[in-house]
Amino acid sequence: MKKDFIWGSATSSYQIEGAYLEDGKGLNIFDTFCKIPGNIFNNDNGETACDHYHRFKEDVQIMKKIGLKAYRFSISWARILPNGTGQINPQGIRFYNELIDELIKNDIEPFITLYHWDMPLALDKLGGWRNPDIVQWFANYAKVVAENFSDRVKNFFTINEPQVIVGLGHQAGIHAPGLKLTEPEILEVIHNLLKAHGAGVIALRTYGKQKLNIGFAPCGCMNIPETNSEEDIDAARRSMFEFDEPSKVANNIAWYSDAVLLGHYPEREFKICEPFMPKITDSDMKLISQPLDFIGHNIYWGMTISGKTGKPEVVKYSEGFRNDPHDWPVTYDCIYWGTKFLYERYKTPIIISENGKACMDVVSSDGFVHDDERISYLKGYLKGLKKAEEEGISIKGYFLWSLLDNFEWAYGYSERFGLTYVDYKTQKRILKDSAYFYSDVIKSNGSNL
Ligand code: GCO
Repeated sequence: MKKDFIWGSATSSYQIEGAYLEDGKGLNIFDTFCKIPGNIFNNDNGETACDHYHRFKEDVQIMKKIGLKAYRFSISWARILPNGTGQINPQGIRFYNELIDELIKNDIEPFITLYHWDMPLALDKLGGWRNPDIVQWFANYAKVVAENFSDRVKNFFTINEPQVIVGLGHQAGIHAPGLKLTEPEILEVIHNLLKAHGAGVIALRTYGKQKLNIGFAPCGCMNIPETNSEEDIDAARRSMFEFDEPSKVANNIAWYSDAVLLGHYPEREFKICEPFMPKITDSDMKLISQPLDFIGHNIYWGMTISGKTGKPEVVKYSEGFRNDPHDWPVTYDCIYWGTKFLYERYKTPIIISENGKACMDVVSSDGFVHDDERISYLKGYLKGLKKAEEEGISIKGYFLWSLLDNFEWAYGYSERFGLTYVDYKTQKRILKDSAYFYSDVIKSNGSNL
């Protein structure tokens, strides 16, 4: 891999911090969503999570031991702005300052995500992403972040997985705020969210204390052609970006990324959604498509696609195909094909902002966690990353999800994605075998893959 390749790992505020009522933090939508019985597996919540708020120094030492070059974390909006706007909470600013300083002291480059799903409750009460004022609220939040942290932090993601915010949060009702909106409402939520992203980029650049690298972190299936025939490759490419019914817009990649990176919604799909669209203007699209330094992508799996019939068809996995406990298939070639299709279309450097696997991790009788399955997964996926990079696709970095086992949203603590095992009763951390494997990958800069 190139000499300056960024090997990192990622987490998010609600999933690890805990301290949900400490030091002046305001409530967010997951704090309240988790209180409603039945919303989350086992009625779990993130009130304590990995207690990272109090243990961040120990966690930075774990990063150092693994040899991470970078760490991607998100800021809890309500921790620094308890009401979403207005009064700043100095204790919240202090926490992130201490975390950033600790990272830098240990030679780990901080990457900040502004929004990883924990909307301040006060703003949700005013409509959250449904209220067009979110554009201003988000810009103001980005300004506060830039003013306080950008002297030391250069790298920013605005919004994590807009597809999941909209799809699971506003269409299926599985994540906070738990809504099941109609098509016109969904299209408006997306338009507001994309405008907020653009206004956030402008605020970061305006108030940034140095030249910043800014991107966002969308997600979606990274589809794989069944064979290397032109028709299968073309079908896989189309299946990644196209959709045929308005109800599919929430999870689509191109709807968001074309708007952000190409300055317009995809033409073919726009016709499908047009009857339900809010009023949009040229100046909206200009706001949305602020120039970015990179495009992040969270990559977990892809479907295999055949083009034999002239249109993309999903090839069924054979019986006995390996899934992870999350029920996601293990598809080694998805990083290779996905980044190739993304780079062809957007011609913007890519950072893999998340990739990883939930496994049935247990502490063995010898006291270690032998997660061979995760190692085998990583070997396969990282080989695809290396191949893509060697073929000239501009990939700047890779963030493994996740540094720690943590609160996995609707699945509660039943899914373990970490390089580090967390015993939630004692908060004891144990590095899994995969952490040592990843450490060797970083040390050899990928040449051991
Ligand atoms: C996501 C989120 C993470 C998840 C991870 C595993 O991609 O859903 O960004 O918060 O924990 O992806 O599902």
